[in-house]
Formats: sequence, C-alpha cells, structure tokens
Amino acid sequence: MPRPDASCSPTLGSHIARRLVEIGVSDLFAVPGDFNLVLLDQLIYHPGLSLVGCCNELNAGYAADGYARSRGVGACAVTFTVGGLSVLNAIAGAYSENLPVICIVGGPNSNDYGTNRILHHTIGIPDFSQELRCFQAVTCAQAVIQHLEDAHELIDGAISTALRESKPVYISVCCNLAGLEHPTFSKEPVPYALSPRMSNYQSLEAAVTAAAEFLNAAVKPVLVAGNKLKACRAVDEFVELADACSYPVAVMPSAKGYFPESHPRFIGTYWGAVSTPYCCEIVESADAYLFAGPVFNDYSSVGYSLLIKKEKVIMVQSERVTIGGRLSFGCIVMRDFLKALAKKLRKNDTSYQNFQRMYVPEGHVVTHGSTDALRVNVLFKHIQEMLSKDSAVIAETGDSWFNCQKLKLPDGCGFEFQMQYGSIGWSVGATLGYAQAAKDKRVISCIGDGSFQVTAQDVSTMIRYGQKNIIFLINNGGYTIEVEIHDGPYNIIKNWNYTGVVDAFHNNEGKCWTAKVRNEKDLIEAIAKAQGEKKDSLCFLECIVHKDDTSKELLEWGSRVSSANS
Ligand code: TPP
Repeated sequence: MPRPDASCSPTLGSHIARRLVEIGVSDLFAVPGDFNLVLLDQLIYHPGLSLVGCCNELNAGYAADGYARSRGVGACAVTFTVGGLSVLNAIAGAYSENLPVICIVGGPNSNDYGTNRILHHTIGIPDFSQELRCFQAVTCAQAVIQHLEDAHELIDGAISTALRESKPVYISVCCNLAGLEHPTFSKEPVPYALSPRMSNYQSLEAAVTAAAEFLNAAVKPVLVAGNKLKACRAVDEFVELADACSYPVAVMPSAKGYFPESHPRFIGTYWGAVSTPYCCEIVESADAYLFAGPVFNDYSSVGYSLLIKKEKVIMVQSERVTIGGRLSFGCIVMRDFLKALAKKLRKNDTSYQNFQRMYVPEGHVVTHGSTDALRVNVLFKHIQEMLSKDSAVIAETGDSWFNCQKLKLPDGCGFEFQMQYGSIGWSVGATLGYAQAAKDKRVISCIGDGSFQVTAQDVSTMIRYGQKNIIFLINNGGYTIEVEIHDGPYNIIKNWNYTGVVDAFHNNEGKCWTAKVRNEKDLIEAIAKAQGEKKDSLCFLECIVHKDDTSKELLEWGSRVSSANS
C-alpha cells in the first residue's frame, strides 16, 4: 500500500490527523471499507496517530468512548452507511455520557452528490443523506466535507464544538477528497485554540451571594456530586469547595470516582434506597443540599423515589444555578461558580459530626468454605483487594453496576460505567479504548455473560494490541438485572464456554490467559496468577455463580424501577 510522501503538502486527511493529535488523540479505532481507505492512509501516516483495527464498528465506537473517558477525547473512523449505522449506537451512548468522540466517516465521491446514482452500502435509493440524518440526532455538530475550499473551516468547527460541548460530532469526508492538498492545510503549524467559556460576571456574583446566604444559614448542609461535573471540567473545583466548607460529601452513582473516597468527609453514594448505608438518610434529612451537575433519571432516582425537596436545593448545572426552586441565574460556568462559592462559605462541621456520631458498620462478607460454590459478594471482596491507584474499574450494565458501586476506590483508581445509556456490551469496547488510552493502569472489567455475548469479539483486539486487562466474566446464566425488573423465559441465555471463546480468539498469537473460577479457592489462585506470573497478559476469568445470586441493591432497585415502569 503506497504511503503519502513526506515531502507532500498536507492533505485533507492529514489535516484531520494533525488536529486529532493536537487535541490528544493518539489512537484511532477503525474498521476499513472502500469509502474510507484513502482517508485511513492519510490518517495513519501521521507519526502521532496509530490505528487500532476493531472487529466491528459498534465496538470501535465504544472504544472511542472508553478512550475519551481517560484522555478527554476519542476518535473512530468507519465507512459510509454500513459502518456509520453500525457505530451509531455507540455514538448515542457517548452523547448521553457527555463524551467528545470524533466520528469520522469515509463518504461518497463528491461528484456523486447531486446525481441520482445509486451507491452500494446504502438502502438502494439515490439519497446520500440517510446516514447524516441519523447522526444529526446523536451528535452536537455535523460536517459533510464535499469541497476542499471549506474543509478546513468545517473540520475545525466540528472538532472544537465537540470539545466545547463535550459531545460527539460527525465528520463525513468524500472519498475522492481525502488525499488531496489545499493551501488551507498549510505545512506551517497554525495554532489551534478553543475560546474558553466565560461567565457573565454580574450573574455569577449574584448567584454566589445568594447561594452563600442560603448555605451559611443552614444547620446540616451537604454537597452531592453529579455526573456532569467531569464534562464541565469542574471536578477539582468541587473538591476545593468541599474542603472550604467542610460539609459531608456524597456522589451520585454516575459520579463515582469524581471525589476522593479517602476524603475524611466522604459519605458514599447517594442513590436513594440503594445508597451507601446512612448516606441517603444524611442527604435527605439535610436542610440544604447543593447538587453539582446531577442527572435525575428513572435509574439514578430509583424509579423517581428520591426525597429531595426543591426548596432545599441548590442545583448547579453547566451554565445555570437555581436556588431553592425560585432564584435562577443563567450564563454561569459551573467551574467559576464552585470556585467563587468556596471563598464565601463558612465552615460548618455540625452536619458531618452528626454523621460521624452514627455507627456506620463495615460490611463483612461471610465466606462459606473455599471450595463451596462461588458467591458474588465473595468475588467482589477479592476484586476490592486488587484495587490501587494503578487500576481502573469498568462496570458493565447489570448487577456489576451495583457490586462495583460498592467498591471503595483508592485514590487515583479509575471508575467508569455507562449508566445514562446502559447499552449492554459497551464495556468490551470501552475496556479496549480505556486501556489503550491509560497505559499506566491495569483495567479490571466486570462484565455479565449476557452483555459479553453482544460484543465479545473485540477481546481479540485487546490481545492483538498487547493489553493486559483483567476481565471478570460473571456467568450467572442470564439477564439477571432484567429478572429483577420483570422475569420471563427471555431472560435465560445460552451458556457459552466463555474461556473457550477467548482461547479461540487468542489462537496462540499474543499473550492471553483464561481460567474458570468455581469457588473462592479458584478465585484466590486465579487472581494471584493474574497479578503475578500473568501480569503482562490479558487475563480472562470466567466466574461461575448461581443465577439468583444478586446484590441486595439490585433487588431493591429492580422492584422500584419496575413499579415506575408499570
Ligand atoms: N439491549 C441493549 C443493547 N441494551 C440493554 N440495556 C438491553 C438490551 C436490556 N438489558 C439491560 S441489562 C440486560 C439487558 C438485556 C441484561 C444484562 O445481563 P448480564 O450482562 O448477564 O448481567 P446481569 O444482569 O446478569 O448481571
């Protein structure tokens, strides 16, 4: 395959590559197709950009999502319509999770636009806009590059919108243009900068004064972190605020990992009836609470059963602050607000002292003999012991949500799950992408058997690229989370020989080790091996548990979500 010549002037494709590298992308998750081949040549010619070839586009999209969670931005490249519609679900997930993912599609020849030709890979009608129309619903900006003259502007516009909005964008590049030069893709580095978001000063001052008055008058105030904190780049400012006011601090489930769990005032996850013990009581009995970047959906609100009163709440959203359900201030950047508020709050220890006075028992997992059938809580007790600043946990939709939520994260340990979108199979691609971005961490993924069956293939990509993730495949024989919401015969799945599947992917190329774990003894041995002799291999541990072995939180949550659905 001829590569572009180094002496060549930059092309449309190499301009995109340069921009990706400038914003922090060094791995591109891709599946080739005839509409994107020349584009891929141009992209991977850049020495700073490596191609990670995926088994399918859905996983390439999930990988870009996982990558963006660690690096702040991710990218994938697919081919027209067959690739585009396959990656769509992952891009919708990235939208729901506020992740800037640059989705690049190799599109039709620019000379075919405006004709009534019928192209392959379409549904057989002379309309090339079908893919674009689908992406309009799940991206914050779309650029269809049909001319070289405006390509520079459209590409830069789309990429900067993705970063500003923290949402995915769609860039379609006509296949005949990808390798062409244009003076705007100049060789000289043209600085690429984003204009920062700014608060309206008067609005900010008024909001901070009103919020400080509200909180300083409270006896038992608390702070709660929501999942938009990260997309709003306000995680550090939230911690600063917590240090300044000394209130107890909780996180909503999707914000786990955004606040140091070793912090003396951390009280756990606020998730209504399935919160960390005593956390719900502390939050809901407070006389004032500040939520920073929350999303209250049916899942995070446990079927809309939270007891939050709007008169008591300060709601801080990305550009708006609402106090007590009556005062609402716009044009305020969350980060600016939290930073300014930290300077105005008086320290208030009462609320935290109340919490400390309560007896908060540490749960102790009962072990039942090391050769008895493995129990889920025994499994997670051992996963807990594996965690350090050098690990990151990826939790798939299912009972893993609840079991992983209860893990105590050491400082620096990553934690990711896809709670807003909850598309099963996400974690396989996300693990691939996260591990590619965070080479300093060993990724520990907890994946149910049902979810794994959706996207399993890309474990082979992890092996191909030398990743050393540890995957706990939890084989409980079915869709247990669905069982707890509403049961039926459809929740039972075909049992696979999961280690056999991964051994087949391995095929003696690369480093991979698999084991079946049936009891605590097997588990202890397998973890020791994964962390010792096999520390440089991808380790896949199929943990076989009883089909009804679930967390108590799933039982509670399932019945509440189920009644909200009926
Ligand atoms: N299809 C997609 C793409 N996403 C979904 N969330 C669902 C269907 C519905 N769904 C949610 S969880 C789930 C299903 C089918 C089952 C997950 O089962 P498993 O991965 O085995 O985890 P477990 O509940 O057993 O812990």
